[in-house]
Amino acid sequence: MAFPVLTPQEVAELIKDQDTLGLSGFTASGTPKLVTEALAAKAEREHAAGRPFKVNVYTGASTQEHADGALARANALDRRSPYQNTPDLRKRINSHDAHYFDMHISELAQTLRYGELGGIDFAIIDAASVDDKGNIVLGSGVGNIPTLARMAKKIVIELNSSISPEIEGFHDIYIPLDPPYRREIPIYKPSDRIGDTILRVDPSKIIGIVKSDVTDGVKKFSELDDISKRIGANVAGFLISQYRSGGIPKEFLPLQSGVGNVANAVLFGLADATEIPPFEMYTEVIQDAVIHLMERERCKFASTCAMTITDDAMRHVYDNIEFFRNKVLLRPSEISNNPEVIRRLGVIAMNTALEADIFGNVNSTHVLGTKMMNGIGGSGDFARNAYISIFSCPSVAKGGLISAIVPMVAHVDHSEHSVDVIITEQGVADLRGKDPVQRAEAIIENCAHPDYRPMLREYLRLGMGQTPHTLRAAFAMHETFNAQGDMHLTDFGKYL
Ligand code: 0RQ
Repeated sequence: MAFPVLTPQEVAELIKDQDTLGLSGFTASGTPKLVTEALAAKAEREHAAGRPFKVNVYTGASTQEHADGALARANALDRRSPYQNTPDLRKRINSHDAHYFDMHISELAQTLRYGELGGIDFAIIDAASVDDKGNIVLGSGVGNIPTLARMAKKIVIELNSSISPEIEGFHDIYIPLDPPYRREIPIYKPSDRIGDTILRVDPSKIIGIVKSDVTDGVKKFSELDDISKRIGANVAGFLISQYRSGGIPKEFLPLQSGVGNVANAVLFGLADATEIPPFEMYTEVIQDAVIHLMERERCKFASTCAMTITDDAMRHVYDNIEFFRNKVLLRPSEISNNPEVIRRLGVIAMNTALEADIFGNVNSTHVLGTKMMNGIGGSGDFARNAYISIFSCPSVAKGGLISAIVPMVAHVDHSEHSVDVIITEQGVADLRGKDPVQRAEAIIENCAHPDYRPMLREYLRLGMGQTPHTLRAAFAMHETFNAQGDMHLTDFGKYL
């Protein structure tokens, strides 16, 4: 092999304060693990010596404890985008130690290429293999690495023996032309392959290889609780009703599903919905549930950016690689989440809300309007462009002290114009063709927890105009929780 073998510490020594790193992968899948940990250790040493040391990091989406977690604990992250979900980075973001700007997943690569975010000093790539010509076989997630590697001044490969070489052929690497020369992305069905199985980089930029055997370590989901199961069943019931009424064509349409416990429950809900024919997915992540759906012949094909599956599920895929080979394509984020393709294919989008308001606006990111939870991820890419855009969540959080249905969301990620259907364990509110008051009635009666329905009805009666808000009372439920720890104590009577 022409490239020198380096230790993670040797690579970390080459990285300077304020350098910008581009990491391969999407979620924990295919993200580097060793250089980032060594970099975190270096940052701690530098800080102990009284010197500043932070790096800027661009990724596909959330990473994992070895990257975001370690760097955040060492307070070594300056700029960071897009999606994240590690508790330590969340704390750094909310205390302003890390400067996180939350972009739509599909937009980061082109924004980088447009030059709006500066250059990339190092691309760090988790890979199954690399040859002397710079031909790289990636791991279980692609993310933004094609653009990051193209832009990077230097490239380091984490050559990971835990990735089966058999993964070669799963990837579909494609970088679109940029305006004014952009053409259509030629995907007309989820299984259309448009790119290369290999990531090709300039070999002269590869400064070395770090040997790794660390698995992605995707966390197991908590057992599905009763609430999640009911949400999953309600989503499946809604899709069946649409299918029966002809609202969804007889061939069915590709599905997208977000991340998290609720998204996982929704997919399990579809396992038993046998009235729906076997379907395809055009999505950004496939979780363990999709592997089961494929084995039960419920899911025929998935175009995705990552296989965000547990190590056990990944081993299972490797052990049965020929079964999965023609069922999965791993694409860059700007293709997996491409608005043009989503609209062309008629993707049915299923994403998760933290809270929704009675008029149909959705907050997916900010707890009580101020604290960043994770980020918008790809939910906006899909929601705005979907054939039907569904948001689901439990009707209450924190043991019932917070209602997820509120008069006005305290932060807007998805406006009423992008949200077609809201689903909780209580039921389904189909908002299409309804004016604001009709939407509010559907959401309150079908989705809000019964404890909160009377106060939400009272709020609706207070207001005037097409969207009858009462601005001085719009955040009363949030303020009551902040002051007294329980939204049940909200008194809209005092605003009469
Ligand atoms: O907090 O863990 O402290 O109890 O939020 O809530 O119900 O476990 O839901 O795991 O599905 O995550 C929106 C965060 C949901 C996720 C979100 C608290 C609740 C709990 C998690 P605890 P659950 P999930 C794909 C597409 C981003 C948008 C998206 C997400 C914690 O799905 O990040 O879909 N989505 N992107 O107690 C205060 C409320 C709350 C609340 C829940 N109203 N107020 N706290 N919680 N509702 C992403 C990618 O592109 C990769």
